[in-house]
Amino acid sequence: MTRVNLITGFLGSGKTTTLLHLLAQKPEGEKWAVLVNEFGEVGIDGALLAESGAVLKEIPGGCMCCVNGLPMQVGLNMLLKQARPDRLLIEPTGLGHPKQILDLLGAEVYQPWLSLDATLCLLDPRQLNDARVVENENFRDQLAAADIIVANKEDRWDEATLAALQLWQLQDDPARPIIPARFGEIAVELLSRPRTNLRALPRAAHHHTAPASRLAALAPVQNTRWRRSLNQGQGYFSCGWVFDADTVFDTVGLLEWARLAPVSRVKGVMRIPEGLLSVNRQGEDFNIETRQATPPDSRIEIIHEEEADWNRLQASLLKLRLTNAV
Ligand SMILES: Nc1nc2c(ncn2[C@@H]2O[C@H](COP(=O)(O)OP(=O)(O)OP(=O)(O)O)[C@@H](O)[C@H]2O)c(=O)[nH]1
Ligand SMILES: [Mg+2]
Repeated sequence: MTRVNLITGFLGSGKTTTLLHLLAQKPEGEKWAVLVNEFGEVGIDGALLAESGAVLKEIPGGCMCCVNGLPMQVGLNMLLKQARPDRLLIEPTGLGHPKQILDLLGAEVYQPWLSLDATLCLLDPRQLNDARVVENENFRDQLAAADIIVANKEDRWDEATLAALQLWQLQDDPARPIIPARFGEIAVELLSRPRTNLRALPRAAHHHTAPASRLAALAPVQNTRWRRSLNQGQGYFSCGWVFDADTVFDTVGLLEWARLAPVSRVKGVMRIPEGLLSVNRQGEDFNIETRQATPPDSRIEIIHEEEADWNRLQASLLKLRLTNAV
């Protein structure tokens, strides 16, 4: 039996950061797998998780639970069959529908293979003061479906944040555990807690753009050295670029580009002269890491609440290529 945890949370709340922390605490001798689903067409979280030692399966480009859960079933079946992990951690997109995913995991066909443990929901409590986020049905459903709420980014809270969190807990269920955390640093033992939340969740009424219409919305721009892909759905827009392995970027320019792009979310794993640079920005939370490694390609993605000026951002990104750039 593979024990499964769903790790939910809104866009940029800290799901992948938490996964990395949990994977670092994996008990020796156990085999763990990760199924990660991203909103953008260009998957970045897989590259961020690549060194974690877990068996990884990525489903980029929309919501894995849509299209009758087919992408999720394919990914899940593949992982269970090939890897036979002791534990499977699932990170859906920040715009994912927990109800559909939990239904699928509870389906009869998976009963001999899976046992569902606690569902964790990452919450950046500052978002409780953001009307646009609070109105989002996926944000609310993710919180409602969780067994444990991880109130993350404690280093960023001010009094208004704490007050919003306390009020929300009072109105919700004061008995449900809320665990404060910084950079997703939570105890791995939480994963073994049972699933106890039996609230009936509404089935999300609307879905991400179906593949056919998403394809119509796709405006791939490409040449031999790079390509770009767009996605949209649930009131969000994304644009991502993938560059070949030989394209190298100017480090300082890239950091400035990622820091200043007028969008809410930027994440990428890119090749620089010093090796590999990962950039991960949610609003003003900006995390960068460098490593002496050559990534298989360079990939970067932007997510925003409105259609941004992708061409302008693209033009300034292309200018940051160093040697041999086409
Ligand atoms: N200041 C601060 N930043 C954090 C904390 N946890 C995560 N971050 C940053 O928040 C940003 C988003 O973190 P991720 O772990 O990628 O969030 P996510 O929920 O996986 O994002 P999506 O998969 O895109 O929805 C990154 O820049 C992280 O470094 C925290 O506790 N404090
Ligand atoms: Mg993530």
